[in-house]
Amino acid sequence: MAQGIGGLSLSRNLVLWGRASSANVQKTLWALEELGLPYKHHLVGGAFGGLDDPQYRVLNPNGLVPTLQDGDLTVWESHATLRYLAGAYGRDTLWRHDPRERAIVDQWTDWTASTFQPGWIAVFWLLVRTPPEQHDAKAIAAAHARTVAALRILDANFAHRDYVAGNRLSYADIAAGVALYRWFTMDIDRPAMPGIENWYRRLQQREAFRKVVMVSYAELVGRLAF
Ligand SMILES: N[C@@H](CCC(=O)N[C@@H](CS)C(=O)NCC(=O)O)C(=O)O
Repeated sequence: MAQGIGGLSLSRNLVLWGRASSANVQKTLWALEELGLPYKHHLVGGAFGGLDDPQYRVLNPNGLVPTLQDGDLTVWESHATLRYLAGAYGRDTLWRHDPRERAIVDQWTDWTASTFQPGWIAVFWLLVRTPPEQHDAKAIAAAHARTVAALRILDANFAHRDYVAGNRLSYADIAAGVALYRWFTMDIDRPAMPGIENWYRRLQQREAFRKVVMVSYAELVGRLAF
C-alpha cells in the first residue's frame, strides 16, 4: 500500500485499458511512466477491438479508451486519470498542493480538452486518418487555423515559464504535450513559435515522453474505421 493524499491508503494495483496509439491513452501511459509506477496494460480499442464487450462497458460505458483501474477504483476520461495519478502518486511531482497553482494546471488541462485538442485532433483526422483521395482542403485549412490560434496562446504563455503551468512539469504538460510529436511530424505548415519549440525540446529530454508519445502512428494512416 502506498500513502496518498491525506494519508489515504492506495492499492497500487494499476491496470490501463487502451491501445498505445491513442493520444488519450498516451496521456495516462505517460503519467504512469513519468511516475515510475508498475501497471498492467490491456490493449483494447482500434484494431484490437473489445470496446463493445459487455465486460468492458461495465468499466467504461462510453466504450472508449483510456480506462484506468486502481484496485476497486475505475476511472475514465484521460484528464481524470491524470488528476488521479498525480494526486495519488505524484504529490511531489505532477500534482500542485497550492490551490492557486493547481488552478493554473487545471486551467490549461481543461483548455486542452475544450480548445486545443479538438483542433489538433481534427487536423490529424482530416489529414492523416482520412485517405488522401478524400481530403477536404477547406476543412483541413480551417482545423489548421484553429490549432495554430490555440498554439499561439500556449506559445505566448512560455514567455514566462518553461512548462505549461510553471517552471516544472505538471499534468497540464501531459494533457497538452501528447499533441506535439504528431504536430511536428505531420505534413503541415508550422508557423515559428519559439516557446512551443523549446517546450517540445524540453519534453524530448524525458524518457517517458520518448517512450510513449514519440511512437509511430503508421497504423492510423488512412484509417477512418476507429
Ligand atoms: N474524452 C475522452 C475521449 C476518449 C476517446 O475519444 N478515445 C478514443 C481514442 S483517442 C477511442 O476510444 N476511440 C475508439 C477506439 O480507439 O477504438 C478522453 O479524454 O478519455
